[in-house]
Amino acid sequence: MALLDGYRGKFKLRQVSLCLLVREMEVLLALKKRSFGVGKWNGVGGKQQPGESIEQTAVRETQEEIGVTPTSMRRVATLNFYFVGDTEDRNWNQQVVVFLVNKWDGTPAESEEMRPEWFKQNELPFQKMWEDDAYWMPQVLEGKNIIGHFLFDENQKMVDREVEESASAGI
Ligand code: 6OG
Repeated sequence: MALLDGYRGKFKLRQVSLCLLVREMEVLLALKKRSFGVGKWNGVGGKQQPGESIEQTAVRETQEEIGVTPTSMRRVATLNFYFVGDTEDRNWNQQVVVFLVNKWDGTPAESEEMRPEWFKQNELPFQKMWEDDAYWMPQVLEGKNIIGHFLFDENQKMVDREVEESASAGI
């Protein structure tokens, strides 16, 4: 039995956005300077607020974290993350909704939370990213839609995964 069987579908996951800005052969990642995921390169995003659609969350978080406003974006992945040993106080379980952004207003700028930088799409810094990224980010940059489930242990190490391509990026 897969480890994930004890987790998949058994928790209500809060939704979180993740935006990847893309331009010719490059993708914008940002170094997380504080809190969850500190020291890792990732897309930009954060927690949904009450009354917001996940698209609105994605736009607001991108404005707050790197100072740009997405004007054209597409949902490309739904990633369900489960953490062994989560409790009410330490609840990292979450559903990350990923968007590719190909048009935006403004120029990416550093904030208190993130330092953005352009990377070649075929030279991503996987050693300094969340472990799951290697299993879905190259695929979405190639234009695929992905639905994934990932289980992490208490040390934030990935212990199980299921990744499938999908006709749509929905749940
Ligand atoms: P705040 O908690 O700072 O938002 N996120 C993940 N991204 C990747 N690539 N892998 C993971 O594996 C992730 N877990 C969370 C979602 C956290 C930001 O980090 C993303 C959000 O954009 C576990 O509000």
